[in-house]
Amino acid sequence: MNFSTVLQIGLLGKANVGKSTFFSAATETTVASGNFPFTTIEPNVGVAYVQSDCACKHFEIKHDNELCVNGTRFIPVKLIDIAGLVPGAHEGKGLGNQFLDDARQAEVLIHVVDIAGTTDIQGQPVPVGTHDPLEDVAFVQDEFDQWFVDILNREWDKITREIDQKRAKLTDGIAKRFSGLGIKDYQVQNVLQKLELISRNPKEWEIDDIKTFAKELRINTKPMIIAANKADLCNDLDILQKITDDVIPCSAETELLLRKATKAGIVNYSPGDNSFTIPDGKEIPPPQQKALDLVNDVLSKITTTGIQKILNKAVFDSLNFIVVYPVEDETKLTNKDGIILPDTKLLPKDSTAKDLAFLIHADIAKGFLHAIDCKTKQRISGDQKLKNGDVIKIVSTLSRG
Ligand SMILES: Nc1nc2c(ncn2[C@@H]2O[C@H](COP(=O)(O)OP(=O)(O)O)[C@@H](O)[C@H]2O)c(=O)[nH]1
Ligand SMILES: [Mg+2]
Repeated sequence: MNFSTVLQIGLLGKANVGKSTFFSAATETTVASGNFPFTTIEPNVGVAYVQSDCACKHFEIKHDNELCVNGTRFIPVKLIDIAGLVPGAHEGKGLGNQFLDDARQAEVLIHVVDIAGTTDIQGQPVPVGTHDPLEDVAFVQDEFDQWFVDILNREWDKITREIDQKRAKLTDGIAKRFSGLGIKDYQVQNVLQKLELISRNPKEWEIDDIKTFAKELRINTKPMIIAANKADLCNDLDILQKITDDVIPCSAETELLLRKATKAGIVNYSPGDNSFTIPDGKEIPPPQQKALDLVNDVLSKITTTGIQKILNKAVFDSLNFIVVYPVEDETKLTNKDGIILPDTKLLPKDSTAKDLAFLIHADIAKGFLHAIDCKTKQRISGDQKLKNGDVIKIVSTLSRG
């Protein structure tokens, strides 16, 4: 697997909202995390899994893959616990630059909020319900928007000059300045078109045009979903209705407890489940039973702990990605070692067979001849769009180098 192609999700939020607890819960798994070198280098980077129906269901085949649990496929993603977001981070406050560096790499962001209002804006503890979480939602968005505005303001004179001297087009001029954030030309172009700014000379842009453009670009390129954490402590979950962005209530602490208990063999639980069971004949000592009773209270309040739902939604709704299964043998659905449905790739919706080839290996894409849709056994061309759940064999003159 090519590690640089693993999808990256960033966790952010002010101090003490539960980012690290969310991170620990999501990366504490009973399935092997495979050989992902980044997990051993940086403590705030780990492997989490999103879930989708495994393609084995379509083919009604049995396979022995640790990442397929009763037909649910676990797909690895890279999770980054991004510390240091404080008001003024874009000006270098807190861990400003470190923060931006981590945030830059993420393709989708999970904003962890203390929905119970037990922490003030600095992250200091306060009595339940005394801090308004809506304030945190706004400050984080403003911080990001301001980061984008600052880049534009800093570069605006240069962008204007390049266009005056006909050395660059507006889209290229702006896209170049945002390439470090993983933002693509077409994304800049789409936003310019949407706001009808595409043919306006940058000299004529007002301050408000820059702000509007920055915000729209941010929303389109760094989608954000809100994890309303500490929902277990929250007295009034109706507050969720006041949040206009995508929001899901969660309890990171409960998920962490469940995953640890699963690992220790105390409960049977799979991430995303709305209940757990106790293995037959297992004696649970009173203190542990008390903790499990509390877990049941949380589950009856918010159905699931929310952690898995948030990860899934970030990838499949906010980012709109699809899952594709590359194979080398279109009949047996195996790789060269004979493993059935060995691998998954996450791709943006509307990705083509050629895009998949690139994601597997540049050489395979270079020698691309055609692909085979293993469900229909049809040959497909390089520019054909792939669908969620497709199983694809790439036929190439070159093998991976
Ligand atoms: N009640 C409750 N407490 C939580 C939850 N998640 C985290 N916490 C607690 O909140 C505090 C801060 O958590 P931490 O993960 O260190 O926050 P971070 O600063 O955002 O990384 C710790 O005492 C956690 O145990 C939750 O879902 N419910
Ligand atoms: Mg932390």
